[in-house]
Amino acid sequence: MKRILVTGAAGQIGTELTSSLVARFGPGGILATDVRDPASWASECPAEQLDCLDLDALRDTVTRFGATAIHHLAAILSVTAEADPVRAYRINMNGLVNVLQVAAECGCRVFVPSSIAAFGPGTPRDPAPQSTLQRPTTMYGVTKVAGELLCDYYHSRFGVDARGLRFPGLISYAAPPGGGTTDYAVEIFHAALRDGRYTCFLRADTRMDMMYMPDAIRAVIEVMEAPPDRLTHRNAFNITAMQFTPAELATEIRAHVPGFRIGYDPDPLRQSIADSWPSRLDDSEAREQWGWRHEYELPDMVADMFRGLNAQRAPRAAVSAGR
Ligand code: AKB
Repeated sequence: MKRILVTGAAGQIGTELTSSLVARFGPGGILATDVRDPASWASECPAEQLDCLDLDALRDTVTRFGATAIHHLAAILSVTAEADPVRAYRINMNGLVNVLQVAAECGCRVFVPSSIAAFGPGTPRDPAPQSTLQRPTTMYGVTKVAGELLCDYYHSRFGVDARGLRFPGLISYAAPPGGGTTDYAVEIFHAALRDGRYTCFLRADTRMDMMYMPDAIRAVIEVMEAPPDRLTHRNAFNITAMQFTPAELATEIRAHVPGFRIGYDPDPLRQSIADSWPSRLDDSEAREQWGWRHEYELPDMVADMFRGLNAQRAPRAAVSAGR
């Protein structure tokens, strides 16, 4: 029987992944953990406070729960990482090595998200191949490349079945993003409903790779269920869904919020991070090796975001999500 421990369960991916795992395997098979006190976040399964930097606490929790897999989502994202790079290094790297070490000792499988941030300005931009130059210029990116290598090392040296995905920017309405460069693509929806206008921290023509959260969650479940003999890569698979600029997203939003206005006030840090990443990932290896397919394109994603946000805002007057 599967018993999955999720770290970072109160975060942007963790919130929705935990709910999908509960729906699939039942609440008794999932333990949601986060560095934040569970009293401050909602969980559909047993939840505990856990700091992955505390190796003994991590080992005790994994052993007591009898985890067969750890989905390790606790991490600091790109913009927050640049505010305190040493803290980001400590959390992203020491947290991961602790998880891998406990997984090796306890015989657990591991899922770790990587990111488009594992690439840098020297990588081919459109598309970035599965195997190519990885010289990121952010601390977040450095920890993502090192994390991919660490997962491969624990697989070859200790037999840990550690798998990963390189996510593009993720968009969702269930939980707010926390300190990423792609966060504008979530903030813009909230601002459109609240104010009818948004000032974007990136230039109008900044084309970025993006994915709607339901596709990302399904990808995690599918890559973890893929038969190992079909995988030549484990860490980490490029996956992609859609590419758009802030101006193109604003046009799509106007179909739901007539009169929506967007302005641009590029922030030098976030613009330089965005410019250092590829604008599209080549996900053909994921498609061939484990049958990855995205479902949501830009118009479907925008319609579903408004449907979800309006449902959350009820009973206030809802903006029509239909077209
Ligand atoms: C970020 O913007 O930092 C993240 C990512 C692309 O990994 N959303």
